[in-house]
Amino acid sequence: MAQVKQDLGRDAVILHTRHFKKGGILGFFGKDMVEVMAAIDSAASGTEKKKQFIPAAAVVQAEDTKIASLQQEMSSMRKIMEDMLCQLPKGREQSSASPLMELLIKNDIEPAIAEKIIKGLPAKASFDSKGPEITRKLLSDRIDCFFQRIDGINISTARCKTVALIGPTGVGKTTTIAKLAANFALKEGYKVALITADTYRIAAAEQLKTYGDIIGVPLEIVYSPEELKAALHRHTDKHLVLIDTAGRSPSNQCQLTELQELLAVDPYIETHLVLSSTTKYRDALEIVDKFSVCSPQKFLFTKVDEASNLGTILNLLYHFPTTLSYMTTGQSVPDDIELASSTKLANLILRDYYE
Ligand SMILES: Nc1nc2c(ncn2[C@@H]2O[C@H](COP(=O)(O)OP(=O)(O)OP(=O)(O)O)[C@@H](O)[C@H]2O)c(=O)[nH]1
Ligand SMILES: [Mg+2]
Repeated sequence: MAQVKQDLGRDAVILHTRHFKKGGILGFFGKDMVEVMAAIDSAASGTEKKKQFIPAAAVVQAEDTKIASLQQEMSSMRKIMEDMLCQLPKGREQSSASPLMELLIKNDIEPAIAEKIIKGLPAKASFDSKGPEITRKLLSDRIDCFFQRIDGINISTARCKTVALIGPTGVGKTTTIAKLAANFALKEGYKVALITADTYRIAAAEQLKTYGDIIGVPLEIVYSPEELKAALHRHTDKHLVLIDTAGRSPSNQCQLTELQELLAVDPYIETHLVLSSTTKYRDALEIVDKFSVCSPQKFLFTKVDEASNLGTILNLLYHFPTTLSYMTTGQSVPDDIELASSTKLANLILRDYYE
């Protein structure tokens, strides 16, 4: 084409090409030639046809140049693609985070939170190849970042510690009080007293009295904030006074105000909001919101053993950076209670995976 244009000008167009051999014997050993029929296509000159004979080598050379430039382009494209592939994690490592992500999502942990947990794991924290122990440690270290603080009940010998458990109905407040009382009184040898303000439910006081009798600690029943104040005054010689309260519905503002007034009798009462791990996260949000009028200092999670997933705990901890006190893991008094820990949560998340 370059040669044709040189000859006929810019408007030249090739109409036809034909390969043939020139010279030689019986078609052998001849020189390869190309016949090119070209024309000038312009309004001014009309269509002027011209035949030109070019050695095939020249045409091949032009084709070769085109092929060479195509090859160059292809090789640079290949290089770009290879570079892109190199940037992707390879083989197992590529999918290493996926089982963990799946597990976190399965636990109803919000996807954005699950991603944050995974993001913080070392790049090569391959789920399977590291083995259960290292994976547990990595995961619990990540969950640690969610804990504002873990702090159980700290008893000082100088002053009586007063702790009240509040929360919705049936979450395990009374059972947890019994577990705490048994541990502090029997295992640690502290002087403990129990007070119950749950006079709404028939047999509620009886339930705690039974525990008190078994453990060997006194129980007082109070019907009003004044009675609570007086009862607290009577037990200033104790190391620990545990106050049980009636289960309250988060949607009953009157009950919550009443509870708030009860706890307001003593600014030293440390209030733990008791939440069941089996509560749906959406409901737990409502509970935390409504019980906030009582200004709980700590969260206490019960029924961790029954929870099919840990989404409620982790989502809450992420959105409400509150001190966590205890977790309860069953109905047995006094054994099924322990100080909250990220290791415990990591183990629970991984329980199905390593079974
Ligand atoms: N599986 C399991 N059950 C628990 C746990 N803690 C308490 N329970 C059970 O939950 C039920 C209710 O416990 P309670 O201690 O009476 O709950 P509560 O919050 O005091 O209830 P109200 O006083 O009615 O508001 C009982 O059957 C307990 O045995 C736990 O950690 N795991
Ligand atoms: Mg109770």
